[in-house]
Amino acid sequence: MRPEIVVVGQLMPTLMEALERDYVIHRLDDAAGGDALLAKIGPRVRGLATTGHVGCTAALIDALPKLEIVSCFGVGVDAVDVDHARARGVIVTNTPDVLTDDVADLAVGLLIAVVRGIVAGDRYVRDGKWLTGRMPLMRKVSDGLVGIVGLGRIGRAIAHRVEALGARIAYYGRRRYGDVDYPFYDDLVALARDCDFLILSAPGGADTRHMVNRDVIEALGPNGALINIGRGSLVDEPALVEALVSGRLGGAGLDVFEDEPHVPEALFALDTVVLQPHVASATVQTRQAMADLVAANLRAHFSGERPLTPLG
Ligand code: 8YV
Repeated sequence: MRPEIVVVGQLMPTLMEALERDYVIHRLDDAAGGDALLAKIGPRVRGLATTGHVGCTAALIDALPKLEIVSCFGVGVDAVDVDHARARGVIVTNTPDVLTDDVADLAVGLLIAVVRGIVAGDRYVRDGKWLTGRMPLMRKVSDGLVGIVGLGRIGRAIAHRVEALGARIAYYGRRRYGDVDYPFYDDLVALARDCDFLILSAPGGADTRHMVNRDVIEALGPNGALINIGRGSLVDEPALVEALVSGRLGGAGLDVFEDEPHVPEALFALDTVVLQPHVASATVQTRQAMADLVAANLRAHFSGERPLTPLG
């Protein structure tokens, strides 16, 4: 008999097709666990597939007493109540590695776009302003100091790319790594003060919420730029918007926001800001690889094997 699983949120059609071949699927609209359907099917469900955005609450886990595995589409699992899953003995898997290159590419793309004014330059041409004069000079990327917040897989991939640009690197994170030579800061304000550009590649969640606060933003300053491809929750967004609008922060490249898909409209008018709709991993190849990994983790588990990418 095919195991019964719950699917929360919108998964890619190719992933749904793969799951439909192997499981009896029950679709839930949200991860809150209040759905009437749950009372009926809850006791039979052994697996759950969700997205990093929608996640899975403690209430939903509790509504599924036979739940064995949560397979999350995305590397960030801040929307999954991982502690509760662990306490219940439920395995949580995510999709690391397969998205690392794409996310790092977008981080560096945003860095250069913001600091060199690429999007502003495009608008300058399209608006016919070039006919009336030159665009203001921008700042140099490749002799800057790039601060990386979170030197995990993605942070390291960003660092490799930044090294290729010729810029210097320093990092802040939970710990110093013995296998890299980049200067380590245990004080984020100090790193923001010393660096020219700050790239956020840390995970979301309660531990990192608003780690980029007003002090960090002020320390980065009017010539500095903030790039965020991690989570919107890392940044005190109202403080960021205020600093960008007033020019106390030079610029920002943002792929993630506190209340997606809602983006503070005050940013729309700013040429110093480049905005993206949370697309760092959004290439055909990577999204398919993520989908394959979500399915492979479930398949391994239900074949009695260890999933490929369980959380540690
Ligand atoms: C996904 C992401 O867009 O992997 C992550 O943590 O933020 C993105 O790759 C998202 O998780 C999909 O729900």
